[in-house]
Amino acid sequence: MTHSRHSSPVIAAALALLMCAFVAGPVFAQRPTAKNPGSYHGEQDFPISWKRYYSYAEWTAIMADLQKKYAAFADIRSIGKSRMGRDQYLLAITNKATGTAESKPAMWIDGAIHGNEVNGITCSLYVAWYLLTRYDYDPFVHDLVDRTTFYILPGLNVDANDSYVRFPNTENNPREPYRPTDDDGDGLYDEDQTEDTDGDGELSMMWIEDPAGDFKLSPDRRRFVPVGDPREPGQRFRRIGGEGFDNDGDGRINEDDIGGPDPNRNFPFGWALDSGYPYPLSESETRNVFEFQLAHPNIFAAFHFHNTGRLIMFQAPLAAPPPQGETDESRQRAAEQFAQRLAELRKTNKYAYLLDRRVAPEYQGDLDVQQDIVTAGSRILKDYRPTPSGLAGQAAPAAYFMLGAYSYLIELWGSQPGEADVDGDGRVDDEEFLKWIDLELMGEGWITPRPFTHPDLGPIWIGGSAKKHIGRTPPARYIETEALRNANFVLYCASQFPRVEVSSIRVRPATGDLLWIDAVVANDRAYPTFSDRAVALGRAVMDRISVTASDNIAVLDLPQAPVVTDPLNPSATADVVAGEPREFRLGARSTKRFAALVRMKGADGWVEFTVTSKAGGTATRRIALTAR
Ligand SMILES: [Ca+2]
Ligand SMILES: [Ca+2]
Ligand SMILES: [Ca+2]
Ligand SMILES: [Ca+2]
Ligand SMILES: [Zn+2]
Repeated sequence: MTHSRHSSPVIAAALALLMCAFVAGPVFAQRPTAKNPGSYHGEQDFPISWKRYYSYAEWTAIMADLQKKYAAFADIRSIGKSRMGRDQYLLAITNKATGTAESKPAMWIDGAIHGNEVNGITCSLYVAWYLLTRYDYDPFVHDLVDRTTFYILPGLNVDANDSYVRFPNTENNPREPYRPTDDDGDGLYDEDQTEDTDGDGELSMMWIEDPAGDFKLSPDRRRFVPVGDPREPGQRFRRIGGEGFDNDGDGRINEDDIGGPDPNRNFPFGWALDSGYPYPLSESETRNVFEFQLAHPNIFAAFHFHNTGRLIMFQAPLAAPPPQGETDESRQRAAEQFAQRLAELRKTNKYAYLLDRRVAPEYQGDLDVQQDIVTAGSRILKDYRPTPSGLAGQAAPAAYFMLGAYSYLIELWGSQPGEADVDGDGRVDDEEFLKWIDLELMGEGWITPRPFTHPDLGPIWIGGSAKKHIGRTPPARYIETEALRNANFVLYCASQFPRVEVSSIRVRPATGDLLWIDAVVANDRAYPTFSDRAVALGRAVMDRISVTASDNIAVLDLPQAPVVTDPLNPSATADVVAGEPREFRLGARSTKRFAALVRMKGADGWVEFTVTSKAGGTATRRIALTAR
């Protein structure tokens, strides 16, 4: 590869000037491959601020610019349009020189299926930027982009995503796709939506003075707090609700806001009418995604970015029915054994994770893999906690149960950061939360209550709540840290996609002019070459091994049965490979032995094994044979 392709002479010159100003001595040019953690890694080849959220127009422009600058590694396409006609743009990232995107195992990444969860857009976009800018500078990324494809859809629910970023909203809205829905059954659709009543750019709460009210102002007058003792004198308030007007004059405020079904209940697996209505994949936003995924069987694993709560949710196989004859006692014993096993693991790895779930034997592999992966994830993400995901019509179970792809749902960030829990009772109360805002954000992020004259309600108060980017989406200063840690986890998973190799090959004399050629096939990664679920779905493509030889060497046709490779150890066996390619399955971090029986006809020659695996790649290894 050439390495000067992406370097920007202007930026390099600017950096050099800066360095000259502060450092006496030689100034070094950029190095194509990083030599140490202090090296340049391409960050300024495509400068971008990760300290703010981007609107639809902005983030899609970033995607287009990335694709243009790194055209050898990225394609951009629209997978379809949203209800309001916005394109759902997807980046496909891989080194095209080493094969097409569709020919490589792929990681699917999407963000913000829930419109308000826009830190998922940042995290997805960050992965794209990280891969592309580091390709020439970071051997780890270089290798990943050569071997793997990343399908990245930063914003899934584009209409609601754009609104959330650009307009005053609470942290919780808008969340759903814009299917018109008559929430109050008056025959009108979305006729009374929330509004920023006082025009301060935030959606807060409305309160009204009422001598019979249950609330009062806190001593610092920043919050409305419940009245403890009704005999206590002072001003009283009643809570009205979120900011808005009575747009249709029915006496109620905000009773028919925008938004239809929960898009993450609209996927086909485990779908239910009440939250996923009116039918599976009814929303163009979800349908476009699932149709793309169905058409791309190279998708090996999937990440879905949500907020909030710092969780690594993973799709585990379903629990098996309890074994025959299970008693309270045997259940108790199993629980104790589980706790013991986990305690044992945690002696050497404090991040070790085990799910207390019995699964059918044919799914044990998938469960083991997921536990292995999320153990690494909780180390990379630190204060994130692994937990199995739900099933009800969500994107992650559809990816696993219907496509056979390992899937993860990350609940980013959290409104209650651990350090805010000052008294350590495991929860962050309002007072602690406000203290956290004061100390960590220097007070930025709180809406102090103030009087306002409402056109329908008269004199009211508005305020006493956190601003938009506090609870569910991180304030600007934390965005990049979150995105970096999560990118690391996604890339770790991609680095654990299977990789087949012929790790050893050797000759073992048989009898006369017959020789055994033994080969060991290995996959040293955390994922097997396909999931247990892919097997059950019939979507698995078996791994194959074949043997070829030079003209003077004949590979003998033997039945495909195990043969003992060590006469002193009858359990040491290998599977015979003969004229026909042999199918097999290579597990996670495992090896498999094969043997071919060959006859040499005098002259020197060679024997070669070739392994092909849909996700694990192709490997060949040849051994030269010398005539005796
Ligand atoms: Ca209505
Ligand atoms: Ca509505
Ligand atoms: Ca407001
Ligand atoms: Ca109304
Ligand atoms: Zn969500």
